[in-house]
Amino acid sequence: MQFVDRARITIKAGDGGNGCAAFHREKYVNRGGPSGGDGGRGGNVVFMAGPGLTTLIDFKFKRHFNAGRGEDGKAELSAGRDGEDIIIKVPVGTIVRDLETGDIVADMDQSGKRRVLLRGGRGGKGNARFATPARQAPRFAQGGQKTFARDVELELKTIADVGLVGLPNVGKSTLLSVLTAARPKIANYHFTTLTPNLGVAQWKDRHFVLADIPGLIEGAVAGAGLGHDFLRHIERTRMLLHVVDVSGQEGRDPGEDYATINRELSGYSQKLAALPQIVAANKADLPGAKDGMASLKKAAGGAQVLSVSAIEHKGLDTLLNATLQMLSTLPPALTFEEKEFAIKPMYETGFEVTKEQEGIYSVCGGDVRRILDSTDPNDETSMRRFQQLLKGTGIVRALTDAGAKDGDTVIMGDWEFDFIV
Ligand SMILES: Nc1nc2c(ncn2[C@@H]2O[C@H](COP(=O)(O)OP(=O)(O)OP(=O)(O)O)[C@@H](O)[C@H]2O)c(=O)[nH]1
Ligand SMILES: [Mg+2]
Repeated sequence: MQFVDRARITIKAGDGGNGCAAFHREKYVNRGGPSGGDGGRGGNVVFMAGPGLTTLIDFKFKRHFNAGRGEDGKAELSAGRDGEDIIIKVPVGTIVRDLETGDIVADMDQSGKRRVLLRGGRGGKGNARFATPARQAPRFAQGGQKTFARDVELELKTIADVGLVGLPNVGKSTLLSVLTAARPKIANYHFTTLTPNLGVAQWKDRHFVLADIPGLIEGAVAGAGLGHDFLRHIERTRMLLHVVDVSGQEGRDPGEDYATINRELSGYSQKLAALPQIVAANKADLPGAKDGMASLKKAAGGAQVLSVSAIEHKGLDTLLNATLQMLSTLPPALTFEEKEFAIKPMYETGFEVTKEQEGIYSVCGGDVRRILDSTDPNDETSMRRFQQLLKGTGIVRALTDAGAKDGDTVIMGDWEFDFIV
């Protein structure tokens, strides 16, 4: 299966349903009261961290996620149904970023976590709601609130307590397989591991999550090998098990190997370089391990270096003990502060008047959209309000300044009407 740890998708909460303008009808009742019901609320966009999911591959194929629209209100005071929520399931450890601001809007760091990211538009009120003693038969109903689509980036940052790092073929996956129930692929060549693997290590009554990533090589940060892309999966671990082939097979020097990996870690981020490490001097069963150990200890300075043989199951108890001991002194895994989505205004403000030709003017801009959207051309009250709004926003004034005279044509959106001062 292909491993995908980044994806861009578009999400949209449901629009609110429109309110209904209707009047009560009954035999022998000449003119019933207003009876239009409210529109339903639009559905929310909800993220959920699902157990068992390990990649973002699904989001390569499906990129648009829309919650349901609220149903329009109906006659006889019947309210429209709310739109259905859309639930987007992501692997634990997925971070959701608002592409417009770069803010992290959700960190799905725990299995079962739910987060409502976008709320549906409110439903419009039916005309029954607008009845007042002075206006008993309003023919105007409110439109449902429209919502915006948002582009977000999903990024999977595996959550584990301990990350395994080291050059290729040093035995990282073998260690994972002997410390946990995970069964990663193990082979005697470089880059056997192609995607991160997780396992849970148990020791007495305690446990921790261990993450194995592909091997790093010199220049990984500059793009060599596979390593760099996967470093993000150990970025939020609490500590590292730095695995070195202490036997110096393949003609290498364990002390140099150790320094190489640390250089790559600091090249990637200071955060990674600053993680506490325990050095697992693996393959201690092979000849050459003794010399290797001397070189490694020298390079490691004050770091704990533990001799292990993953294959012969030697030194594992000491390694587990030391790891749990270190974990007990460390803060919990890094989580991200979740910011709210910046709420965009529905309409920009402002307008612009253009003289198209003699006697014809057009007005466009956010103010125009806002006014048109709230106007019902079939309703007298609404149209009176429309005229007031044109004055209030200064549109009438601007038209006069541009030279418009009584009886000229004014175009706004797809409306066209006579200019009457
Ligand atoms: N002699 C000996 N061989 C080992 C030991 N641990 C692992 N090996 C062998 O080393 C080879 C590489 O092991 P892996 O666990 O696949 O190494 P890796 O670090 O995960 O390698 P990549 O995934 O390619 O980075 C395999 O042939 C293992 O059997 C050990 O303690 N002693
Ligand atoms: Mg491996």
